[in-house]
Amino acid sequence: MSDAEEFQLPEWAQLIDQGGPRERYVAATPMGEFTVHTHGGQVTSWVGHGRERLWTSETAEYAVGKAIRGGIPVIFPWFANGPGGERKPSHGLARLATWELAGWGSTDEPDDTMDLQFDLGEQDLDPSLRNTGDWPSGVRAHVQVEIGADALIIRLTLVNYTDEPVSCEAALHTYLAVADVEDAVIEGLDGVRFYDKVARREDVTDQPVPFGDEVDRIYETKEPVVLRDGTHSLRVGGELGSSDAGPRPAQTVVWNPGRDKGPGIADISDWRGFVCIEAAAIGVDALVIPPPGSGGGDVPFGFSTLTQTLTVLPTEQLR
Ligand code: TA6
Repeated sequence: MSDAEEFQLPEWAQLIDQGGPRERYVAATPMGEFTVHTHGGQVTSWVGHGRERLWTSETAEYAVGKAIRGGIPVIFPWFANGPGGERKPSHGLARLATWELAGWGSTDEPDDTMDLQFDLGEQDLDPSLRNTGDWPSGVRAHVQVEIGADALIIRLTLVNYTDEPVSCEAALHTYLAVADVEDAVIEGLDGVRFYDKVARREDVTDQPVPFGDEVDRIYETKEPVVLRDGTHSLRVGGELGSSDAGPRPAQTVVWNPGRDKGPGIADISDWRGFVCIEAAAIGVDALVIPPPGSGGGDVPFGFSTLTQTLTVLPTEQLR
């Protein structure tokens, strides 16, 4: 449960269904609106330029031990079943945990941005998830969400208080709303090498992503991509950072279950209504969170970050 009474909520934010699995904050300003759940530390709605940009399933479950289907699930400390394929639950522990609200944008009057932060450590996990040895001890996770007039920026920061580097995987598993996935186009992937999880092989192509079929790909992207959905366009970029090295591009995962599998997934109300474009650090590109001192000085921790930036583009604007 969040510690809402420690915070004076800004006038533009509201706490709803406090204490239950649907507990969430809804924020509305002239610049945009968003909803974020303490369960999963998960953004489930962002209205930017008058349009809902995220997809959350009408049949999503809000319950202990379940991941909310939609919005921006935070994936940590492993992706899918982990590098060795044996870890459970799928996509790690963070999206199943209740995160603690750690702060809001400092003023009642958001000027050019509004933001909030959530925190999670091993001791905050539900007892069923704690003490399994699966959470990297001595690591804390923070999620910061920042919204401006044209953009949503979400950053996962992993802070290492131990004496050793800590390896882990992470992703921001963003469900983007589209009118019909079969009409959606992702630009910026031509010639980009990817691992095709459906065909189980590496590939590279200049063909459009074949939405309608099952698509599950991990791209080695260097640049942001652009999602074109009719007259609407969104630029989606992912970046990794750390206390001991400069920024580098994150991988981009593209997923939609398609017409054969989609209708059979109970908590997906409309498989045509979304495409996942995820910023990720998986497998050989997994994060190594540096130990304290790695960036020089006496700082008592090291850190790694995974950031995704969603930017609304005027349709005529080119990448
Ligand atoms: O990110 C793509 C993916 O790993 C797919 O393989 C697909 O299974 C999807 O995530 C959803 O996973 P979930 O555990 O949320 O059902």
